[in-house]
Amino acid sequence: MAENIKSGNKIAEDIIKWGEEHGMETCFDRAQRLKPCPIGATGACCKICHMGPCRLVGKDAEEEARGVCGAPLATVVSRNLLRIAAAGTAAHSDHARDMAFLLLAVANGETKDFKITDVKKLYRVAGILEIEFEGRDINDVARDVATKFIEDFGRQKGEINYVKRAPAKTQERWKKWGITPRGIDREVTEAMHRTNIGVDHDPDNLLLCALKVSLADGWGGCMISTDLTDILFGTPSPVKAEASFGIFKEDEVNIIVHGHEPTLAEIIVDVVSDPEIIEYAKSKGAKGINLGGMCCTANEVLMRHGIPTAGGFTNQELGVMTGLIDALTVDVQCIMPALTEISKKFHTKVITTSYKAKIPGAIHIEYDEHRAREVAKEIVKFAIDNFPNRKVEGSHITDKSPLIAGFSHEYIEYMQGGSWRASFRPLNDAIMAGRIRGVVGLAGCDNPRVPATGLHRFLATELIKNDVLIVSTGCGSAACGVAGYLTPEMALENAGPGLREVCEAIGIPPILHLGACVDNSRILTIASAMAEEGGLSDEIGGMPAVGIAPEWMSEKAIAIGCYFAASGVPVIFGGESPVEASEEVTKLMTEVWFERFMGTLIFEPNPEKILELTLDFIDKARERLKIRKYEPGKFGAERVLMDMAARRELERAQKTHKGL
Ligand code: BF8
Repeated sequence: MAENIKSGNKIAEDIIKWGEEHGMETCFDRAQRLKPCPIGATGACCKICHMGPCRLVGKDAEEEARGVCGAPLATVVSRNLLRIAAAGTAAHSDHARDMAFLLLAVANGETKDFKITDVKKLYRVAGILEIEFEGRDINDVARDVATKFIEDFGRQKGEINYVKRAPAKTQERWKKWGITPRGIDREVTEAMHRTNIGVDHDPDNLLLCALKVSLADGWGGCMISTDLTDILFGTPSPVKAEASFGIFKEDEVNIIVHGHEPTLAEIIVDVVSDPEIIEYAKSKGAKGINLGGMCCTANEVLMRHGIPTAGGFTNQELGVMTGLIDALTVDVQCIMPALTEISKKFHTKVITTSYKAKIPGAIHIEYDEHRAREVAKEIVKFAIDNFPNRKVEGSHITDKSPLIAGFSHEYIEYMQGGSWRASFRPLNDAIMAGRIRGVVGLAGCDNPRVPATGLHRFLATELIKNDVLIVSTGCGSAACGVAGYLTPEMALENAGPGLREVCEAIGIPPILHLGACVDNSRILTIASAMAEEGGLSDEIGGMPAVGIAPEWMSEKAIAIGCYFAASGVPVIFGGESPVEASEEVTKLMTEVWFERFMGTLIFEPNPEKILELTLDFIDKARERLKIRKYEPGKFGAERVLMDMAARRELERAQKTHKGL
């Protein structure tokens, strides 16, 4: 029966069933047992002072309802949303801060375990930051870049560096409404101040602050993190890999890297191919060492090294239940504390590595960038030592899908014209001609409150059928990867004729895996490049583009939704609206934001309606831009010119990673 389906993925569902038969509880069971608190869906709760919590529910959930201090419903709702956006911004940005300090440590020669991998990208970023790089020592340039980014966190006045990467018109809108972010930490602190008891009570003003702090996330934290990770570990280009639970190997030591910060994982990638370590694994009876990932750390090492992924957020407990994971190494964010409970039933060891993220019941081996290799070796050896303990039977259900990931801004530019003619012209032209109806960013978490990953799969197939090109990130990418949608072959069977033609010509899947959640910043820079290219909108607002997070659950997702809305993208989130109780706030975030920024943040639980709304936004944008009306089935017989350079590059990348 439909209501008993917990995951949209058959293999995940089989593992859940196996767990139920063996008395194991997962997030899926807890989601069914624990009904969500109705406050939020049908009212609001204010717990920012100790006169409350004030529960504005039932007959008190009217716009006129007030808390003890007199705060009306709209104030409470918008204040809660602002706090969520600030928390999401803090998470992404603290990750970015760590990346900036790592680059600084590398430049200062304080760590020998990392190096600058992409010098070209370092120079590109230095150019944007107006840092001289010609003829200078690489480390000097890197030091200046790191220092300038570190200033973005503590700046008190002015604007964060990357504001200038947005189209001029987009920047003008931010200035007009006073939401240009100054410094990341300043915006987070101000958001916390303004939501304190007795400070900002105006819903519109509070929501503008939510946009400002979120812009500090998108054009600050996320973008800084993406660029610094590319500089340190390499800018991604297409790579072939695999996804789902079948990535675990019965006869090898299975190590999973899970979380968000890729630094330790990068070194682990290196260590597992050390012949001495492999010999050590063999001495314990294993045939080798198999490294896989989960959530966004997975996306990072997948894009750069073809390391396979076991999937997104809701797959973490299920991975343990296969009985095949010897060590699950976690860093920060989206790590379920339930992991240590479920791992007690198996031999799996959960290893926490950040002082910021400890879990009772886990083993803590603290990561330190100054002795990264030593820590990585300790973790890998620990996993190897645990391999002989793999006695308890797990579900052992295995299946996997091939995928292609690693579509960075730089590669997308390159694939449309090669090294000498790299541009976004062909994409803009294909949209203008109506071959591609529009572009959707399919992002965000997977959620056990819906058949997990099911909404991503539904929207992915329906959108490409409608000639919509998808760029995906985070667990949206993982959901598509596990479903087998990230290949030219598999997904092209479902793509509309116009989109198929473009994908065939370039040799790309119709769903482009752009990376981790912080890599939503790549969508911002791609949209800015499309605006600059001309022919569509001259700002991000007004493009036939929509952002969707159908299964979102994290505070980080709200920050992302807000920064896309402020940048000019209509955004649709699945699930119940956290601001539904207030019509005033809902109107501000939809109609008013659209008038001011051409972006919105809509909550819509029905996936069919999400699809309808998305296509409507795209078609209306086409109409406003006065470009050719989209006609389904018009293309398909015609052929666009094949870009051989890009095609050869893709084939080369595929060959290089064949056999992974
Ligand atoms: O940062 S999509 S569940 S893993 S929050 Fe978390 Fe959501 Fe996944 Fe990546 Ni993003």
